[in-house]
Amino acid sequence: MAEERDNQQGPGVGVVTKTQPKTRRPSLYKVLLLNDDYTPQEFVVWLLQAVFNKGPEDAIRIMLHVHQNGVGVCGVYTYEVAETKVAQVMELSRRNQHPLQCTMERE
Ligand code: TYC
Repeated sequence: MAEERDNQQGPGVGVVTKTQPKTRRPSLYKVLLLNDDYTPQEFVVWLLQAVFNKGPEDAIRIMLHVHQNGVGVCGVYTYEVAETKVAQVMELSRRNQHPLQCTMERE
């Protein structure tokens, strides 16, 4: 963080400014899938491929992780991308009448 002191107000008077770096890395958010007893495994595997661009093996691995541990990370994204993925999962689940839940959490 750069500090600059200007000295145009006479002796003993100064303004300290902190200059932000020009680019700031955006905060990242984990998209989490929650387990339930009713959503079919095949639907979760399909969804992980359709929404999160996972390959079939990764999709199966993530689904089984959620099935066994109750929760799992589907991906890490900037805020708006994560928000969109969560909305897509919730809408697809609703349309297919599955209780599948999805949330996001700052990393
Ligand atoms: N537990 C579900 C079943 O046995 C499968 C499942 C996995 C559901 C992951 C949700 O996020 C989930 N049919």
